[in-house]
Amino acid sequence: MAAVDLGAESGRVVRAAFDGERLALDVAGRFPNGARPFADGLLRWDLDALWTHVSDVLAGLAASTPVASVGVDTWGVDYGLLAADGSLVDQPTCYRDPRQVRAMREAVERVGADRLYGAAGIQTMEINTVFALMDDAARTDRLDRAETMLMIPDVFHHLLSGARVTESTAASTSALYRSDTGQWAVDLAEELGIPSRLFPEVVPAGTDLGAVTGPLAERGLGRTRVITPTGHDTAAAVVGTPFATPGGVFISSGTWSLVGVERDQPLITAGTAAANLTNEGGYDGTTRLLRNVMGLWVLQQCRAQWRAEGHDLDYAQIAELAAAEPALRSVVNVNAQDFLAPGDMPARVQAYCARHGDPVPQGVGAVARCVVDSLALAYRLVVDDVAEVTGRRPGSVNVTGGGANHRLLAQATADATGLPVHCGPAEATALGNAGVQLIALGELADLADLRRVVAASTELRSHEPRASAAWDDAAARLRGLVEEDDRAR
Ligand code: LRH
Repeated sequence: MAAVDLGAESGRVVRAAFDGERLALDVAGRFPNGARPFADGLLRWDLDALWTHVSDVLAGLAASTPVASVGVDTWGVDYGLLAADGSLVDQPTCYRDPRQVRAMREAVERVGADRLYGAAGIQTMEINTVFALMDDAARTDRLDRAETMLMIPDVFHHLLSGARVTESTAASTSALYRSDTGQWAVDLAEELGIPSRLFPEVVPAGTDLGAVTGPLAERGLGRTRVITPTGHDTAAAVVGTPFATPGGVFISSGTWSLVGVERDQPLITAGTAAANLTNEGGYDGTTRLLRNVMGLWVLQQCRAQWRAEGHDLDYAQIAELAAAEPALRSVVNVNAQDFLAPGDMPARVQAYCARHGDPVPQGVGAVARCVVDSLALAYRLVVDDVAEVTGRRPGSVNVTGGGANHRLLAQATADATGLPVHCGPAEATALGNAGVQLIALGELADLADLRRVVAASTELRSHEPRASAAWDDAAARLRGLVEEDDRAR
């Protein structure tokens, strides 16, 4: 199988081979990704370039090995607009464009925060699809030119197979679709000026969308099936998480850190709304009750800034400098609006500390330490909030994704949450993607079966918590900062 996994920073095509017990992965090709301002000033993705990379790597892979099926997962919330002839109206916009901050304010004023949250139980965040579509409708003619809106993974499945459907976990990131009832929030959309005629048919993960068609069929993939995995990368990552304890916390750690628990059904209450916890659709009717934490994005942007200033450091070097600094000197709310858009992140971290009366970190190590500690504390708040709203304290944390390799962050997470932290697999998303294809192909029975295979294919690294009152005090301090920032939003 080919698992195509596209993240905000990079994309790759992974070859996945199953021997009946283990899933072996091997990266067939990797390429950069990133949003940039286009001529009209909007932050957009270069989807044409991504498609060229994906097609070339798939064709190269097919030249050396038969590919039974292919599936694509990507970051959530963004979408492509398809014209009647099936072409893209334009390159998809990126959720980090500041237009969405304005649109969110307008939407809250128009219909109220409760209505927005109640539609699908999705955390009210600037990045949500609903705010981008609202701005499209109010300020552009993009929607007039479109017949259908597809989420980004669906756009790739469309390019591969011609299908014009959206997969349920991908649709669920729109904040306009409830995967448990299968309903689009048509009334809310219309009230916000978003034409609901754009909403496509929804299919479950594991649906066979047909054989590869078009030029790729001539490049060795004519017999390859297109099987939609959980198109949302976070859903795929959690499918590929070998939970150490039932009901344990997952952290899918990449550009974002998605922190929460898997449940049988959504939990949409005044408590979850107040805690701004999201209910994203998962595989086979599951729900992820989670919060988006700003994640490694802050460090990625710091690194880009330091490089621009002449310090070309890799993540391991940055982590080493951070580890040499004392813990918990200063704390920021990584989820503050300050850190959402690309830019000079070290300066923003320093400005945030100065504004809130914390010692201002100086130099690479101190800034990075502040970010790492702050991320771990943000995870702690989610664990506390989830325990509160569900009435159940989780017993462990499983970290997957690239961030699973960050030892300093893993230990800080154990210390901050007071829970054992198990790291791995870093490739959970590709495993989840390929695993859903395997279930669809009849090679695996179900999610539990798949997680057994993932566990058998992975070596975990564990970190035990070191109890400390300093982390409790810092968590309380962060709680205060979050409340302050939320009032200002
Ligand atoms: C992580 C992710 C996350 C979304 C964000 C836009 O890659 O999919 O779950 O909220 O990107």
